[in-house]
Amino acid sequence: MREQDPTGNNKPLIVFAGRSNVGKSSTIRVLTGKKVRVGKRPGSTRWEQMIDLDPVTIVDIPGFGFMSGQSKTTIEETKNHIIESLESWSSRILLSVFIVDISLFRVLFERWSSRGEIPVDVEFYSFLCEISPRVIVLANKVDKVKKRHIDDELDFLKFQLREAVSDREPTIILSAALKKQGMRELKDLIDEILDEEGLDRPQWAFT
Ligand SMILES: Nc1nc2c(ncn2[C@@H]2O[C@H](COP(=O)(O)OP(=O)(O)OP(=O)(O)O)[C@@H](O)[C@H]2O)c(=O)[nH]1
Ligand SMILES: [Mg+2]
Repeated sequence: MREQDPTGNNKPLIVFAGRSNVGKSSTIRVLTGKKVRVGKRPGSTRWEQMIDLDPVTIVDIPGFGFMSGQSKTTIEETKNHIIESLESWSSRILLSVFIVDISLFRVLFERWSSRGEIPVDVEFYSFLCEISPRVIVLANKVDKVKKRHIDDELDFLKFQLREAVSDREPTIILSAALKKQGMRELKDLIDEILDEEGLDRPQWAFT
């Protein structure tokens, strides 16, 4: 059964997903100029928001993982809701933009691994690769990483994504949405994909 789309259309979807607070809404805001909610605290996007751009619809997905002020049950329900929604839309998904906080990726990865658990970022990346024909990884908040560490952090991320999904070479863009860094590269890559699909380019907030 197809999830009800509040925009009432059936356009291809570009999904923005990732843990809470990584900068999903900030990135969408820079790209589209639409005032999606950006928050200081994790969990500021509670429900997906559909942004109708023509010829595609952008979906801002609530972050999974820690949500400030929310109970474990709510967090679990949100995660299940996200997975169910993505599965129900999967035939419409053109592309997923998976955002990670590159300044935190390694620390969180090591924390989860040391507990014998699959790091949630990696688990979610694998899931997106299953349901989405293309995944672009945005390594955001690079402004929070010391310059001399950026290459190492990027290599670590690339290595772990390759380990998780060995049949896909990860496409990674370094970014700092807050400073509009990496946004042109992301937009150009999305435009290229739309061209390939024979779709028009949407009206982005910058050229
Ligand atoms: N330093 C830095 N901060 C950023 C960057 N991008 C976003 N932020 C900040 O990170 C916080 C969270 O940003 P959001 O865009 O709301 O993050 P989100 O992923 O949509 O969060 P949820 O909706 O809670 O899942 C805000 O305070 C942003 O200003 C960045 O590139 N660098
Ligand atoms: Mg958000």
